[in-house]
Amino acid sequence: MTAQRRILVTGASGQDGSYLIERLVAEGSEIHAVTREPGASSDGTTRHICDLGDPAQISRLIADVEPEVVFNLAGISSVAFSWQKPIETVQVSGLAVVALLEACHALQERTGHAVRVVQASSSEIFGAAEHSPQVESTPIRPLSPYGAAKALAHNSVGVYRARDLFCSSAILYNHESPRRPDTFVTRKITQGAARIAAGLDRTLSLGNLDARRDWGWAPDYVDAMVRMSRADQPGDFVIATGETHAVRDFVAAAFLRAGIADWQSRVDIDPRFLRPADVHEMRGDPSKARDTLGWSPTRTFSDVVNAMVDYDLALLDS
Ligand code: F7E
Repeated sequence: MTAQRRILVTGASGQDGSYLIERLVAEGSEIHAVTREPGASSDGTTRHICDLGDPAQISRLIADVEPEVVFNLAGISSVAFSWQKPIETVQVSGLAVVALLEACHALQERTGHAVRVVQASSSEIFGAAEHSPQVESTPIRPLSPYGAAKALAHNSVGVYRARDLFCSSAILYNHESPRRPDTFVTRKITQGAARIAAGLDRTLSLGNLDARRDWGWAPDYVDAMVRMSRADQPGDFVIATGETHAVRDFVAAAFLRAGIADWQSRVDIDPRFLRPADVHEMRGDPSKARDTLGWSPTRTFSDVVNAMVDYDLALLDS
C-alpha cells in the first residue's frame, strides 16, 4: 500500500475520524480535517468547518482543497437519534454524500486528476435481511431512518462508480473502542459497569438486551477503509468479524471484567431505550475484504469488551 498525498477526512472528530487521522498524519500525508464546529486542531492537520446540510459548502470545500482522496465519515451515526431527527439524518448522512460525490466528480473532470472516495456505509442498510451472514450483494432493506439515509448514500456511490469515479463503500458493522460515545450501547455498558464497580451508581438502565450485533475493534475498521482507498479497484466491502453476540452477552462480559458476577440485579430495562424498530441480528461475512484487501479483524469480542472496561475503570481511578 502506498500513502497518498492530499487527503480530506470528514467526521474528523468522531471515533473513526480520530483513529484515521492519527494514522495518516504518522504516514506523512497532508490531511484536511473537516468538522461541523470549530474546535482544537489535531496536530498536523488543516482544519475546515463545513455544514453538511448545505451542498454549496460541500462543493466549495472540495473545489478549494482539491483532494486526491476523500474519506467520508461524517453524518449522524446514532440509529436511536435518527428516529428523533429523520429529516436531518437524511440530509447529512444521505443527501450530503450525493453532494460530495458530485463535487469530487466535477473536480476530477476539471483537473484531469483522479479522485478517490471511501464512504463509511453501514450494515443498517440491510435492516430486515432475510439471511445471515450478509454479503455485498444482500438486498438493501433499511429499517431505520439512519439505514434509509445510508442506503441513499450507498446507492449513490454505485452510481458515481459507474461514472468513472473511484468510489467505494465500506459496509461497516458495529465497531467499538474507548473513543465510542456513551450514546452507543457498548460504551454505555462499560462506563456503567465501571461506575457500579466503583460504587458510584447502583444500576444501569438499558433497552433491548436480545439484539445481536457483530462487534469489532474500530481501528481495524479504519485500516480496512485505508486499504480500500489504495486498492486496485473500487467496490463495496463488508467489514465485519462474522461473529455475533447479544447485548446481554456484552453486559455479562463487561460486568465480569469489572468484578461483578451478578449483573442481573444491576441492570433494569427502561422503555425509553427501546426503538420503534430494531434489527434483531446483524452478522457480516468479510470474505471479500479478506480475499481482495488482505484485511482481517485483529481483536476478538472479549478483547474489545476488556479493553473498553479497563479503560473506563482506569478513567475513574485517575
Ligand atoms: O445499539 C441495543 C439497541 O446504538 C446496538 C452505529 O455505529 O452500528 C451502530 O448502530 C444495539 C441495538 O448501535 C440500549 O437497540 C439496548 O439493538 O450501540 P447501538 P447500532 O444501533 O447497532 C451500526 C452498524 C451503525 O452504522 C451505526 O452508526 O443495542 N440497545 N439498550 C441499546 N442501544 C443504545 N444505544 N442504548 C441502550 O440503552
